[in-house]
Amino acid sequence: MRTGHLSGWPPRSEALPSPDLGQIIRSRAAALGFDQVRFCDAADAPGVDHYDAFIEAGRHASMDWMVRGRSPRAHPGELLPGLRSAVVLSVAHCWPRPPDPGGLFGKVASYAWGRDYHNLVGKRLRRFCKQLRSERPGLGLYWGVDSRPIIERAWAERAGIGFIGKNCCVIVPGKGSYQFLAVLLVDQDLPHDPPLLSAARHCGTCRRCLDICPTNAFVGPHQLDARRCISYLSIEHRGPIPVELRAGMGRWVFGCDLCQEVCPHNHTPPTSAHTDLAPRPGHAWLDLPWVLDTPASALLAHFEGSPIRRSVSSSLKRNAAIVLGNLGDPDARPCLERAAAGLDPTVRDAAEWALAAL
Ligand code: B12
Ligand code: SF4
Ligand code: SF4
Repeated sequence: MRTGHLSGWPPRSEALPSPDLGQIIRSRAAALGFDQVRFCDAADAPGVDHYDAFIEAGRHASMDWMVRGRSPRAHPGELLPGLRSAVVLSVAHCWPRPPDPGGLFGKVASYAWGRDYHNLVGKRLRRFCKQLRSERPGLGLYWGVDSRPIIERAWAERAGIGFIGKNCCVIVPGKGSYQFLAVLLVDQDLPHDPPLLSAARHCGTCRRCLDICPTNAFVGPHQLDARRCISYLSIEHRGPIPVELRAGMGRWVFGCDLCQEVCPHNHTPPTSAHTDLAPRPGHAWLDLPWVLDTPASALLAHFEGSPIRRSVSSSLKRNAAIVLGNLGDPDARPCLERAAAGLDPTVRDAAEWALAAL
């Protein structure tokens, strides 16, 4: 029974937050260039029901690591014994898209125009942990950016970094969705920041993202089937892309931003402060005949330190051939014929399809 405001509230069982550590974390995060840093409770993991529904319906496509990594996502204490709080961080990556060169060029999703965020953010997080441990020896920490078994969008929503739009993306009010997320699990109590209002309040009756998707990848609001998403098909999927989805790829040669481009929350986002994430020359629009004709070793060298390196070279050439088929320009015929005579069966298949489409 509560005995009064002074003696009984807040409940002692929650343990008193450690404001000093919170302040240290906030100031270090800001100094390292994180745009937002917010704290939330980690007594249980958010988003697990949605995650389970996603996996059960097979929407993870060939990403079997999502099935294997279910347990730590649902029980993050497996990642960090004594887990108490999560620190959620964001890094804005919005830069104006360089002008369309026209001709035989394909479009790259904006997250991949600059330096690979896994390296950039990962390096900052490592430095962050080192600094925090030197301030607080013995502090238990576990960090993740993209590749660790943490449902980052759900943690970001819980900590109030943004809200999850119908396009599944975490949208920061006033700043848009072109944001990288990172999570740092901590074995100490921190003062929690509140989540924002519910997604429905921010999307309202809008459904532009759902309607624009050229491959109908949205099963419904907040629910995406990766098997149909151009981002998955062009980056993660190996082997031939299902024929019925190729036309929908349009000009997207690596990733897809359509469901973000149409979002009113992205109409005038502030330009990112991170110059490492600015478009590198020749990375926002790819010269497709060059991609097809260039040997893998040279492509790897060209995309050193870029997320695009992930698709080099079979998948990138496959995508380039499909986009050339979609562009329908007969000038693409010579490079497609060379690709159709090559050794890689996936690239050959895509080039033959494109030649037939011209
Ligand atoms: C696998 C993966 C993908 C897959 C699947 C995407 C997906 N929507 O699930 C593919 C390859 C398709 C993909 C694409 C992209 N990705 Co990705 N991806 C991931 C990864 C590694 C795991 C995501 C995951 O667990 N998906 C499973 C579903 C269930 O989770 P979720 O989308 O996070 O879902 C939450 C909401 O959608 C919501 N929800 C789900 N169903 C429902 C139903 C209802 C009714 C409600 C209310 C809510 C709700 O709850 C879920 C959990 O809370 C994360 C990094 C990470 N470790 O989390 C990056 C991540 C989500 N991706 C990211 C990015 C940038 C992209 C792309 C924009 C890249 C691009 N331009 O091509 C696209 C966006 C596509 C889209 N509209 O979602 C960023 C997103 C940043 C942001 N602001 O949201 C992340 C966080 C990486 C990072 N560290 O920055 N991605
Ligand atoms: S990223 Fe592109 S393909 Fe994937 S859901 Fe969004 S609009 Fe559809
Ligand atoms: S396009 Fe509309 S429905 Fe989709 S996320 Fe943005 S506001 Fe929400």
